[in-house]
Amino acid sequence: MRVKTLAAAMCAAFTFGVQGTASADLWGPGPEDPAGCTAPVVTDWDGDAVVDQSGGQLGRPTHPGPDDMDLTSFNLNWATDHLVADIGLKALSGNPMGPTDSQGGNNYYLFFKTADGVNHFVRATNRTQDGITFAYGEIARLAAGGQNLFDVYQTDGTTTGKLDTATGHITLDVPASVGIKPGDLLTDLTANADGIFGYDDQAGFNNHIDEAPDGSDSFTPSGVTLTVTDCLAPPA
Ligand SMILES: [Ca+2]
Ligand SMILES: [Ca+2]
Repeated sequence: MRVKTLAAAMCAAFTFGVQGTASADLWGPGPEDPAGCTAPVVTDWDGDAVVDQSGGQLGRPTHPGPDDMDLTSFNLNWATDHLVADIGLKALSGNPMGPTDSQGGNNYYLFFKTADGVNHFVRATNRTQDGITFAYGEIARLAAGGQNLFDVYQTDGTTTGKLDTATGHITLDVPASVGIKPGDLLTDLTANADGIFGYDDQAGFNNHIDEAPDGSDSFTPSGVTLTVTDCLAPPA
């Protein structure tokens, strides 16, 4: 997993160099809105989802990922009393990947850090074992001898959400109990579409099929920030 993530980060740096842009607003085709009101906060190119069947080991066979795992955008919006995450896919058939590509089904994450440094996530899972489920949690980093070893996905509970095959969007409610409010600064926003080698993200091994922005995950900060904004509030 570390090998794959580092390789992805290096690849992303190379890609940015080739494109000659340092603008943080050009991850995908856009349009984007840093407040997430008039457009998603981040867009992602389509056609960049790749399934690595070896899970990051050497000699990996890879093939293009399905549209269901091809991120095109993500956003976080304030809705009356809680934050709602929105993950856009190229298309959503609603069919989980087969066990060769992922034993733990299709897993969609949106990560964000709060001011206390906690790296939160909301997760939608679509798998044959138990259908479509929604959860929230946080990342616990395992470190030893001053070295970060890997991240542990700690699920704190279930939440509500929707996987909409008509629009290709997944929405997830961030529970109000997480304590986020308008004006809060969230940092290192990242979306990942993952397969899992194993039963789930606690027992198994996450394999990124697509990332937005490219090369970012819970271990590799994106630098994307968002000030939680009530887009429906009248201007002050
Ligand atoms: Ca994509
Ligand atoms: Ca991507």
